Amino acid sequence: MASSRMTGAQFIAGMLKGYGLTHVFFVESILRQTLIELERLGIRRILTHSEAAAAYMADGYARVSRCPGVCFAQSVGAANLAAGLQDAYLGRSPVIAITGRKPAIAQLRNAYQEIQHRPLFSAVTKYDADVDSILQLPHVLPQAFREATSGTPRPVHLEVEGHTGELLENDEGELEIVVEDRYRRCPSHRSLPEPDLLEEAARMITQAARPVIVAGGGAVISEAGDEIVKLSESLGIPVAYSLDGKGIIPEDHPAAVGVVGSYSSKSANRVVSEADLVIFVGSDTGDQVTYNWRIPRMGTAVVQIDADAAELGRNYPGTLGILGDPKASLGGVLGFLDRQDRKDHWMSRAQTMVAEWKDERRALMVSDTLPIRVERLCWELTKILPSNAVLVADTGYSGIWTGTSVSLTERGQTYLRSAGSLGWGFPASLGVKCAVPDRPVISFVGDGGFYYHLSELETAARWGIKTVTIVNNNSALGQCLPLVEKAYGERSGKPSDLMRFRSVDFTLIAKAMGCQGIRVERPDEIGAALKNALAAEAPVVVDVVTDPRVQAPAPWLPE
Ligand SMILES: Cc1ncc(C[n+]2csc(CCOP(=O)(O)OP(=O)(O)O)c2C)c(N)n1
Repeated sequence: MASSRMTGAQFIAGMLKGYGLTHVFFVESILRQTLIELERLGIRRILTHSEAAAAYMADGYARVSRCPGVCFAQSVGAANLAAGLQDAYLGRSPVIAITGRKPAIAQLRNAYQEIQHRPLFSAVTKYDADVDSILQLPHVLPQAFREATSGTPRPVHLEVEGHTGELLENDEGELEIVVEDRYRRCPSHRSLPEPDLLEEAARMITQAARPVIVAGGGAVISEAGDEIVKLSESLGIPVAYSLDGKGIIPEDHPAAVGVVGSYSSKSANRVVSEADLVIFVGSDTGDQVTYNWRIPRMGTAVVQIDADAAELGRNYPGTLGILGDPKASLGGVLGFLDRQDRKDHWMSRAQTMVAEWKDERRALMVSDTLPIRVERLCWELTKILPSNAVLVADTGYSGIWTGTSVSLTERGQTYLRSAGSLGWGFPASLGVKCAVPDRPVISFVGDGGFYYHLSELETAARWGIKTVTIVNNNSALGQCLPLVEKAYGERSGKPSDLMRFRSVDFTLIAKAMGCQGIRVERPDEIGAALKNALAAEAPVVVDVVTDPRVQAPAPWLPE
């Protein structure tokens, strides 16, 4: 395509359209001319009630589609937007954030609403560029897409001139819109490792008596599920996964042992603890998936496959590090395997551990007690979860409950979870639904998390973003309840000040905002409520009154 004369606004809008964006998320006042151009190009402009919610929606959009999600904020909203990028950074999500900035003449002289933005974004982005001239746009905007989608996907930030970006977007230049298809989606590249490393990994796996695969979010991004199942089935290797890896293998597969680490299933922690070789695939090997680097124990033999060299051996020194796309690398390992050497005895031991864990949980899952136990809610959700659903979990107990007690048994189901920011789940689910409008999208949040962005119910109603939000409503920060009481110990005082709320009926708020609401107070009502919510023609809040004293499973550690 030849270059032509256009404004900065036309260029930005044309690029976003060219890269396939369907939605952008923002708080007025930013890039007004660009937003007008975007309307002309058929891109939906989702006005949110806070910049953090805009970032979370862009993040949800990006995680489910693996295409960059885009959010905007004016200069004074930059700090709020940056706060909202923390989860995208931790969750390895390709978000492109654009903010305005007053021009150089206004900097460092007490300009209204103006602070330095670079320190805010430095901790939550992998690329942060100031764009002071329209001539920079053809360089920085494509680079933003390349950075966001390559290596470890993460947020990027562009700061454009004018507190609403107006100086840049009104400028004109001779520009050409060039779209590089490769960077529309993660992974942008599928690099292959050195063959001798693949051979070495295959030798270690063949020789190990008790190998286990631990799949992380990088395996999901790479869509390495088929190769993981093939590796597992060809030798009889159990598969554990991080929360981000949940869904990589159907959870009723005979090799699936559950989520490992701190928000975990006992079976997975037991299996990984007993393993003599751990094959980390696209895993950050951080404290959560390893329960503070105790599962597996330091000194366990490790093979680690990752698309980012910086991750190899980061937490388990002596690792055999394989730099490459997880899917392509596993394909390579499979070619070197000696399939005679099966681990059937080890696999059946792993299956026993899974069966023991399920036995332990069974009575709780079907419990009829009042107030409702969360295990029962999870069981009802498992039974009704559509085969193409996206389940979005908030942090804390919401992650533990869904991670350990909701089973994803279909390849078409997707699990996404907050990387730690309480309140992420509900707005993120709206972004998810924008990206995959034909799939059922269900978020699972506590009342404490839901309170953060209740106002986005109005956004959901305004745009007809038809999600189901399950509120595990225990009128408390349930995860904190026992911890606060423990901190008080024998001392007198009011621990409830630190973690209890009033009892609130969220269906009334939902209805006032233009959504539907279904209140559930008895266990036998849950199934029908979820069914009706999934069938509804509007966003729905299913407000489930649960027992604040019920604690999520604690992580298992070896003696
Ligand atoms: C931004 C942020 N602030 C605080 C926390 C700490 N935190 C984690 S879980 C939690 C309680 C969540 O309560 P709720 O959403 O009601 O869920 P419940 O524990 O009751 O299931 C808190 C305060 C956090 N993870 N993120």
